[in-house]
Amino acid sequence: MEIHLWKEFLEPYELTVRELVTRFRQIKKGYRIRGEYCPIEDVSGRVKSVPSILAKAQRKGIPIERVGEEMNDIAGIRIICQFVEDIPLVTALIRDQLEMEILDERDYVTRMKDSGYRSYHMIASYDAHTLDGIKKVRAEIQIRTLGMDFWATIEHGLQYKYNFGIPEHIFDKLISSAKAIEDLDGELSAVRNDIMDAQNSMIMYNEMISEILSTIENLYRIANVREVEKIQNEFYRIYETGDTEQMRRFGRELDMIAEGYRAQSVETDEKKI
Ligand code: 0O2
Repeated sequence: MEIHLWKEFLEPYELTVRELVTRFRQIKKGYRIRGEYCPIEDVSGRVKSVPSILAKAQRKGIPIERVGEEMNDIAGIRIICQFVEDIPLVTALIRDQLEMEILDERDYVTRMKDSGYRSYHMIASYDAHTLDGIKKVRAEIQIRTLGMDFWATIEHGLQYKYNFGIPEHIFDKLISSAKAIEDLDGELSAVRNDIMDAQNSMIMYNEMISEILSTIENLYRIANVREVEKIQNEFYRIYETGDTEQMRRFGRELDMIAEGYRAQSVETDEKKI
C-alpha cells in the first residue's frame, strides 16, 4: 500500500476552504455596501481532520486510496441563514455567481432526515490552483438556518457522546425538538419582511450617521473650529432624540454647508493662480 502523505493530500482542500470562505464573505460585504439585505448571515469552513476521514471511510467502507473521489465533505463550508426563504436564494447565488460545477444537491430541508436533521447540501467541484496545476476538489456546502444549525450542533455532540447509539428517550426528544425548530422557522418566516425592513432601516441609518461624522471631520480641517463645534453639538443633540427624519434633514443641511466651503476653497485656489 502506498504511503499516505496526508498533509500534502489535504493542501488543496485547505486552499479550497480558504478561498470559498473568502468568496462568500466578499459577497456578504457586497450586499452590505449596497445597503441590501444579505441572505447569508454567517459563513465558516473546515477541512475534515485525518482521524475523522479514517473513521468515516471505515463507517462507509471507502478504501483509503479512494477518499478523494468518494468522500464529499473533506472540504466543508457552512452557510447560516436567518430564514428558510434565504436558503434557495443562497443556492441560486452559488449556481449563478461561483464558477463551480455542482455535482449533487441534497434537500434535507423539505425532506427532514429520519434523525431529525435538516439542511441543504450542495456538492461542488472546485478548481484549486496548486503548485502542480489545477486540482479538482470536492467541497460540501451546507446551507441551513440558525435554528437548524443549533439542532445539528447539539445532535452531533450527542452522537459522539453516545458513540452513535443515542438512547431512545433522548432520540425522541431530538425528534420533537427538530419539529419545534421547524415550527419556529415557520413562525419567523411570517414576520420575515418586517424583520428585513427593520434590519435594512438600521443599516441605512448607520450609514447616514457614518457619512455625517465623516463630513464633520472633513469640515474640521477647512472651516472655523467654533462653527464645527456648534455643528457637532447639534448632531449629538439630534442623535439623543433618535429622530431619524430630523437627522436626515440635518445631514442635508450639513451637505450644503460642506458644499459652500468646497466652493469657497476652489475660489481661493483660483485667485492664487
Ligand atoms: P461530520 O462529523 O459532521 O463531518 P452519503 O453520500 O449519504 O453516503 P454522507 O457524507 O454521510 O454520505 O452524506 P450526508 O448524509 O449528506 O451527510 C454529510 C454531512 O451532513 C455529515 O458529515 C454531517 O456533517 C451532516 N449530517 C448528515 N446527517 C446528519 C445528522 O443526522 N445529524 C447531524 N448533526 N449532521 C448530519 P459526517 O461526515 O457524517 O459528519
